[in-house]
Amino acid sequence: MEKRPNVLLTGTPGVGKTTLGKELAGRTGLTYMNVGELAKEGQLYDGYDEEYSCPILDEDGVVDELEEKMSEGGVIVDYHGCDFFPERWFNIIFVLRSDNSILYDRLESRGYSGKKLQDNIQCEIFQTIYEEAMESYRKEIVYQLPSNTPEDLEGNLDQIVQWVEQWIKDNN
Ligand code: DAT
Repeated sequence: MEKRPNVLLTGTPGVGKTTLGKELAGRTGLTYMNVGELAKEGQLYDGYDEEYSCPILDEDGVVDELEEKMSEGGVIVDYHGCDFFPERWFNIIFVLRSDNSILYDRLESRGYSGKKLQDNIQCEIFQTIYEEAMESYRKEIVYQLPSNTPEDLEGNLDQIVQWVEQWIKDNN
């Protein structure tokens, strides 16, 4: 069977992971996997965070659930965190980045307000997820991508599609 790479799309909520991931799956034939949705469907939660009014992800449960699929390859994983996935899963990591004002508007129109909105903007300002990625994976496979405009989206798609095609050629 043809070998295919696993790609991680990560970054602060609202930076455009889902938009990019679904389109990328359409163009490459890789499988799009939204970890937030997976957890919701399987109730893969481990308690409740009162401060943020949201369930706490059962990280081990998610890893167990995905292990078989990931070992086959060809998966695009979308999640706003990355330090609990096994390092061996991914061939490349993309951290999407958005300007604060753009991210603010996107999250506000998603219905975020108050502390939740502020915390997510701070997460982006402090490049929390980028640092998490750099600490969790080999730096050579971690890339930042601008994700502000439709032109950024197209550029990112072109680059990643090309990378995936090249990887498949090189590894088969
Ligand atoms: P995430 O999955 O990271 O939470 P999303 O894909 O749901 O983000 O995108 C959030 C919103 O921003 C959504 O309304 C689509 C829009 N968006 C995503 N990428 C964009 C881009 N490159 N340019 C303009 N808008 C974008």
